[in-house]
Amino acid sequence: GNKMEDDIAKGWRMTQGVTMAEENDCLFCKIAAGQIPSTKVYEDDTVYAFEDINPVSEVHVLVIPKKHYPNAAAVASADPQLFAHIVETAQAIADKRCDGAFHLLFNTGEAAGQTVFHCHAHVLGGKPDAAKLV
Ligand code: D5M
Repeated sequence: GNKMEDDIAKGWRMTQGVTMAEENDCLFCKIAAGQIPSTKVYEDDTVYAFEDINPVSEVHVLVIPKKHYPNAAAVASADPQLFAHIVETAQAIADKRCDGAFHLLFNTGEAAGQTVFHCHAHVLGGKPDAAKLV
């Protein structure tokens, strides 16, 4: 269709938090479902947390909603309670691992470095890995 129809469809899918292609073939959906291995840090009914495969600091954990949303804003608008729960989970992990002090980062959009289009909070704490920052 035309661009406006595409934008409306895209906006609708964002409020639903899912596209067919993403639901069927999303890396982090599969990790949350245990279909692809990960090092689990925390799990409950709605969120899953695991070690980032390419850590940039002593603590580098990803917290994801189990339900597929493409980015943080899509979660926040569709389910504010779920978004709050992601933030609280990040805090609880930082309380255990790095004295409660952490950076919470949501890369949003390809140009900002987002590579996996399933919302994930980077929980970054402790000393940065200097080799990864150059
Ligand atoms: O962050 C995507 C992040 O996801 C990046 O820091 C690597 C991490 N990643 C990618 N694949 C895996 C697997 N299989 N396990 C654990 N971590 C993974 P972004 O914000 O999209 O750049």
